[in-house]
Formats: sequence, C-alpha cells, structure tokens
Amino acid sequence: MDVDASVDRIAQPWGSRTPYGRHEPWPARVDTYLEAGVEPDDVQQWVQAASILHSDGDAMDIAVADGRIVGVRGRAQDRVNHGRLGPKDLFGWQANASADRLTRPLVRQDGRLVECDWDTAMNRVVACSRGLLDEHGPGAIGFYTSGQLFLEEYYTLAVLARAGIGTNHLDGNTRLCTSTAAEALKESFGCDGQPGSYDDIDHADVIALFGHNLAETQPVQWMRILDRLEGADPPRLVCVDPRPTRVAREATVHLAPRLGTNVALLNALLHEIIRADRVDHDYVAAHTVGFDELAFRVKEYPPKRAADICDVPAARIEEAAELLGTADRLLSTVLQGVYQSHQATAAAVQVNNLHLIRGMLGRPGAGVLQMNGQPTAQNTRECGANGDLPGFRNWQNSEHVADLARVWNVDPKTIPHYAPPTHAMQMFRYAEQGSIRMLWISGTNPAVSLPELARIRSILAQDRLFVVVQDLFLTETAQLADVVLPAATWGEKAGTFTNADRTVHLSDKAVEPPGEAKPDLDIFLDYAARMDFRDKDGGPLVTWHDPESAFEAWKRCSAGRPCDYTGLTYDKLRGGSGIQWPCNEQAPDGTERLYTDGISWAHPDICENYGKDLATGAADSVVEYRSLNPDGKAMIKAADYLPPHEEPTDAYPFQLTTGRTVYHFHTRTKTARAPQLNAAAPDVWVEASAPDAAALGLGEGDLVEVTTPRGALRGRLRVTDIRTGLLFVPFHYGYWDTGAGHAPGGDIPGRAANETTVTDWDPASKQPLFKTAAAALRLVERGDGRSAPAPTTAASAPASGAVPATTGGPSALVTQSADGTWDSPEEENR
Ligand SMILES: Nc1nc2c(c(=O)[nH]1)N[C@H]1C(S)=C(S)[C@@H](COP(=O)(O)OP(=O)(O)OC[C@H]3O[C@@H](n4cnc5c(=O)[nH]c(N)nc54)[C@H](O)[C@@H]3O)O[C@H]1N2
Ligand SMILES: Nc1nc2c(c(=O)[nH]1)N[C@H]1C(S)=C(S)[C@@H](COP(=O)(O)OP(=O)(O)OC[C@H]3O[C@@H](n4cnc5c(=O)[nH]c(N)nc54)[C@H](O)[C@@H]3O)O[C@H]1N2
Ligand SMILES: [Mo]
Repeated sequence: MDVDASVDRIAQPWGSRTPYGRHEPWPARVDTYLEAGVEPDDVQQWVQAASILHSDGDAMDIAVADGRIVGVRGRAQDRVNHGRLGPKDLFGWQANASADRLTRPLVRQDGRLVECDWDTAMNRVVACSRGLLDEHGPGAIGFYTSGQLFLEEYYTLAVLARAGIGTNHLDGNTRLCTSTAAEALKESFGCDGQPGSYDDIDHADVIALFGHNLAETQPVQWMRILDRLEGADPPRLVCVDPRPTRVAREATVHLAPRLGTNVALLNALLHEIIRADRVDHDYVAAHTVGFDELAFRVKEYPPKRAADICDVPAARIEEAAELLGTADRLLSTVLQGVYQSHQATAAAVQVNNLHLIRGMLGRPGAGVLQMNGQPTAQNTRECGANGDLPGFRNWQNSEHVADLARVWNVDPKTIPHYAPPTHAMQMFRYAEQGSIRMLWISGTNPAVSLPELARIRSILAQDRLFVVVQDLFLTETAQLADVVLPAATWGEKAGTFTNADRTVHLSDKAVEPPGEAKPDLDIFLDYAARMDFRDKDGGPLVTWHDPESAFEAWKRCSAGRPCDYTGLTYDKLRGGSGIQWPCNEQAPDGTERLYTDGISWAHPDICENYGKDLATGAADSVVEYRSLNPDGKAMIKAADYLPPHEEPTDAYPFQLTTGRTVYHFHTRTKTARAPQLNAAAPDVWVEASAPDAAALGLGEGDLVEVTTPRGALRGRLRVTDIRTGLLFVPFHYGYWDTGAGHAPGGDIPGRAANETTVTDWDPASKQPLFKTAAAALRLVERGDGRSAPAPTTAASAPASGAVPATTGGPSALVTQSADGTWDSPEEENR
C-alpha cells in the first residue's frame, strides 16, 4: 500500500488502498489537502466539521489561516470515514470564497434585482406574508427548502411554517431525493429510520447495490468496499444498474436492466429465493406480516419472465438470486436508480422484503441502507420540513398532533393536519394555478433541478407569485426571485446534521461569512421575530436564539420518538466521532443498528403513517392498519410490475436517464467554482452505446441533440459500454456561465438535463421520475477530433479510442497519511 504519499485525487478519485479482512476494523487513512503555498505549520486552527456534498457524513477538520479557509483533512477517529475524504470534499470548499458570493440582499425594482439592506428586504417579505394571511389565509404561503441546511434551521422553519403561519405547504427538495427512502421505511417498518450501519460493510459477505452508483456518489464508502475487495475473505457484489459504473465493473454479478423495470427484476429475485426455500421462516413468523401474499404474487415472476421484461439474461438473474439467497450476511443499498422511477416505493420495498424474508437485519453485516442523497436530508425529514410532522409524528394520529402541540405550546388546531402535508410537486402546481402566492425557496435551485424546466421557469416568473430565494449565489432560480437573501454556508455557521446511517455530526463555524450574508437560522429567526409569532399563552413561539439553543429545543421535540436526540449535546459531539441516533438515557452512546430485537416502531400507536397502496398512493386508515398489523410487526408488501409511463416510440426510440458524476454536486454552485473539479468535467455530455452510435453514424465528441416531448438539450457524445438503447445525461449543468463558455447564447443553447424530463411521480412517495423518459438523438455538428468533456475515470469512461485521461495535475495532489495518530483539533484549538 502506498499511503503516506501524495496522490492526484482527480486522476484517482478513491486514492490508495488500505486492504483489510472481513470482521477486521477498517484502517485509518487521513487525507489532507491544503491550498498551494500553505504548509501544515501555517494552519492556525483546525475546526471540526463534516462533509456537505453527499449523505455520507465524512468527518473533517477545516484548516484556517488568517481568517480564511485554506484546506481540509479527514478525521481519523470518526466512525464514518476513518480519515478519508472524496474529491468534492477535498476541493469543493474553495467555492466559499468565490468572488461572486451574494453579500447583500436584493429586491426586484422596475424589473431588475437591486442591492438593499436587510430591513428593506425583510420588510418586503413580512409585508407580503401579512397581506396574504389577511386576504387569502395561510394556504397562500409555501416554503420549499433543502436537504443541505442544518437540523437547527429545518426545525425552526418547521415551527414557523406549521405553527406560526399555519400552512400545510412546506416541503424540501428531499422530495426529489429521499422521499422514497422515507416512504419505503414507513411502508415496511412503520417508521423512517435507517436499519443498517456503514460498519455492515466490514462484515457482509454479499453486498447488493440497487440503482446506486456508490463509487461516484459516496466515494468514501466505496473506498471501504475497495479495501475489503483487496483483503481476506472479500465480499461479492451484486450490482443492478444499466450503466457500466465502477460498481458494475467490480461486481460478481452485474444486471443492467431496461429503465423502469426494477420491480419485475426484484420479484424474480424473490421468486428464486422463495422457490429454493432460502427463507428464514422463524424470523418471518416472529417479526413480519404479509409473507403469504408476497409468495403468491412473486410466483408469477420466474426469471424467464423478468428476463423478457428487463432484457437481462435469465441465467444472470438466477446467479444473483443464488448469491442473495446464500449470503450469510447480506448488506443492500438502494438509491436513485430505484427512487426516481415510476414504481419507486414498490421497488424499494421489495429490497426490504428480501431482507425480511431472509432475516437479514439487526446483525453486523446484515442490513438495509435505503440511502439518503443530500447531506442533511435525514434532518429535513426528522424535523418535519418535508411532508411529515416533526419527530416522525403521524399527521393522521390525533395523539401525535396533540403531543406536538404540547411541545410547541399551541392549540392542536393551529397545526394543519386536515390532509397530508403538501408535497413539492403539488406546491409548484398550486403556484401554477395561483392558490400559492408566495414561495420561499431556501438552499435549492429548482430552475435547474426540477423536471420540465420550461414549466418551472414560467411558474417562477409569474407576476402574481412572490418568490423569495435564500442562497449563496445568484443562481438560475435567484434570477427569477422578487427578494434574494444572501446566506452563510457550511464553514461560516454552526449546526448539526445526520448522515444516511443516522450518524449525527456537529459542524462548527470556521470563518466569517462574506459581507452581510447571514446563517439561514438567523434569517428564519429574524422572520419569526418580525412576524411576531406567538404561542397559545401569548409568549414567543420560537424561544431559541442560536444553534445550540435551537438544538436543545429540537431535543425536547424528539424526546421519546424514534429519532431521539436527548442524549446528545454539542459538547458530546465535539468528543471525537459522530454519534448515531437514537441516543438517549437507554443508549447514551447512540445506536448502531435498529431492529436488533425485532421491529420496534410499527405499532399502530407509534408508527409514522398507516401505509399506502403502492400502486395508487391512496393512504390506508388506522382501522386498516390495525387489522393488518395489530402487533406492530414489519410489513411485507407485494407489488406487481407496471410498465413505465413513457416507453420508446418510433419518434423517440431511446430510453433516457440522468444522474451524476463523481466530480460535481447537483447544479454545481459549489463544484463549478472549485477549479480542480470544474476542469475534470467542465460541460455537459451525452452517453450512448457503441452499437447505437455506430447505427447513427455518430462518434466520440460529436455535438448531438437529445429531444423528448418536453424539450431538448445539446452536448458532446461520449461512447461508453452503457446498455444499448439507453442514453445518459448528467443533470449538473444549468444555464449560467462558469467560464467554460456555454452560457445561454454560447455555442450550446440548452444543456440542462431537466429541459427533457417529465412532470410525473411515484404514487406513494411523490418522488419525480428523473430516471425514465423516451428520447430521440441526432447529430448537430461533427466533433472533428474533439472529445466529450466527460471524465474517463468513472461510469463515463470511453468504450475505446484515444480520449485523453482525466487528471488533475499538481493542484490536485492530496496527502494521505497511514498513521491515524494526530492531535485532536480540540487540543490544538486550546
Ligand atoms: N458526486 C456526487 N455525489 C453525490 C451527489 C452529486 O450530485 N454528485 N448528490 C448526492 C445526492 S443528493 C444523491 S440523491 C445521491 C444519488 O446517488 P446515486 O443514486 O448513486 O446517483 P445517480 O447518478 O442519480 O443514479 C444512480 C444510478 O442509477 C442508475 N439507474 C438509472 N435508471 C435506473 C433504473 O431504471 N434501474 C436501476 N437499477 N438503475 C438505474 C444510473 O445508471 C446511475 O448509475 O448522490 C449524492 N452524492
Ligand atoms: N434530471 C435530474 N434531476 C435531478 C436529479 C437527477 O438525478 N436527475 N436528482 C434530484 C436530486 S436527488 C436532488 S437532491 C436535487 C438537487 O437539486 P438542488 O437542491 O436544486 O441542487 P443544488 O445545486 O444542490 O442546490 C442547492 C442550492 O443551495 C445553495 N446552498 C448551498 N449551501 C447553502 C446554505 O447553507 N444555505 C443556503 N440558503 N443555500 C445554500 C447552493 O448555492 C444551491 O444553489 O436535484 C434533483 N434533480
Ligand atoms: Mo438527492
């Protein structure tokens, strides 16, 4: 192993290997990146934080010199990453100091956004809110937030929206991201809450990844798997993904199905496992309901039938089933290839079923990770800043609503619970129809990330809709706003957040925000004060004033609920590693795995919802739930395969899917401002298979156009080993200019993937379908020897030919140190 060396982490995104054997601890490897010219001795302070560009929760320390961030290093003693960092975290912080940060509020005047002071901006927001409350009532106001703020901020927003304004229209972009994770956990276990732990990677003998490009989207856990693959008794991987991801290339069995056929494939896998009687009947009898229904339903899905639907060889399905069925400790992960499709919840639930019928839960190595995507999406869900009530409370359970009202000291009637909290796609519909008149958007860029962008732009541009945007930059969305509020971000504010395996981290403030930018918490607190929200005794509704007091308030709200934070404090979170909830008196050091002792939170009196019909999304009632599941066991729910809503036709002969690359985060507001990351993937591209390219006479680097019934985009072609009939476009590229020369009016007119995607969602989770559309492909202009601006290091690797390798050069060198011994920042800070 060549740790203790410098590695170009653009050329080698995963760094060097530290192999380890099954059931052994994962060795530490501390990754450090300091900007050019800064030596370790120049660092005046290391400030504890965790990464904010994916849901892994990699712990890191921010290097500060002369009041500036000058680098980062991983925290060796943290349970999540043991010191490692991915490329986005090593380089992405540079965006904080970008010269084009918003430093003052803006308001629209005579059609243009002009700078103003905070009073002017907030007074406009307050005047609009008051006017709408008087004339139209709380339903005229909507809040669309993020999976990237901090817990304290979501909780404050949830209180002011639900009990202050009294609106039901509060959701996060988590709707686009992890609403299926939450829904699948509710459907199977009665409540949100990740059963598994990342440590399961150390113990599993089979790891199955469903629609999850772990290598690029959580690169540190992929390093962990790579290290195990080089150690004793390595795990075997099953990968279900239509693209040749790094995960697919390392897999023992790779299934590359047609888009939108996950349920058929999973039903066939379950069919084989039940047929061969690899069922843990004791576990099923003790802890579940619904097995017979599943056994009956999947009888109709022999591998041959699924092979026809999914277009994968039946023999491969049987091999995968053999691995899954004989695993001694099975770990499964699920992400957007499943969640962003028309049967999202139905498919995700089948993965839960696989674990339930095999009794693969609650033991080291046996776990399910219904993954999160965004760094703080878990907190959006817990705090009820998405379509749920805070603390995983059930809006249909009047005891839960009363309990929440007690915590907030308000009348239960104040908290809307006449209908399910409004989901984001519906909020945009209400804004389109005119019933929502004010939309406050924080920490998300819907003018690039929502489906069918032409429609989104026209909704946001309406005169009758008052749009508030709270962001770091003048994004595509901010440009359409009436008021723009400049926010402080990670590194400039303190707060906590929770990763995909329930690990809570504290991220401390390292430097001052630029200009007049303020932490989101301060903005929400300021609004609550100006609106003078009151509790039922006339006291202030929001009683906290800073991150730590907000955290203490949240702890009271979480008490006794599954996501119990009562055993955590800021001090405790400064003690070394992040800590997994529930953390309370019974579990003062946190809880590594849920459901070690059967199913705990599905009881009708405790559960977060009463379940839904997976095909229609219709909510079940408490009466139905009690009769199905009186004792609160895990629920095995079967589902039939239904074809995707949009299938290829003569005019649109391809399937089109969209997603990510390892170097960029979403709409690139941060990663495009980090030179190493931007250079690695500077512009959009289109992936197609070699046979398809040949049939159309297309080659690497040709400028092509992808068209769907919604719209079109242009990008250069990358020919890869993707399945035939499938196109892939990364969704990172909006229409502002990053210096790469492709602004609107540049040489490529439309390049955002979401110009082409459809307004449609999974019936149960309401998550939009970014992963299935029918599309046409045509040549615009020959590449004449150019190559696509697509990385060669990962899923977009060229099938063949002379494409220059993606490298970072001297500015991308990162130090890896093998010995995890170093002074803790707490010591150094003193
Ligand atoms: N580098 C990077 N990392 C990130 C992010 C980022 O923007 N960049 N974003 C973070 C966030 S918010 C999220 S949600 C996660 C997302 O993380 P992932 O879900 O891993 O990422 P995606 O690229 O959206 O999609 C994963 C895979 O789904 C496959 N897929 C497409 N259609 C289907 C299908 O019908 N069936 C199956 N089985 N697979 C299909 C695609 O080929 C793709 O490889 O990443 C997080 N981490
Ligand atoms: N076609 C297609 N579309 C997709 C997806 C896909 O796979 N394909 N994936 C979907 C998924 S999973 C996701 S998560 C979404 C992501 O979509 P978005 O959330 O819209 O993408 P981001 O670029 O992360 O936008 C976050 C915004 O918040 C700002 N920001 C960052 N930190 C802070 C902060 O501390 N405070 C404030 N106020 N602002 C901050 C950033 O500058 C940025 O403008 O995209 C979805 N859209
Ligand atoms: Mo996401």
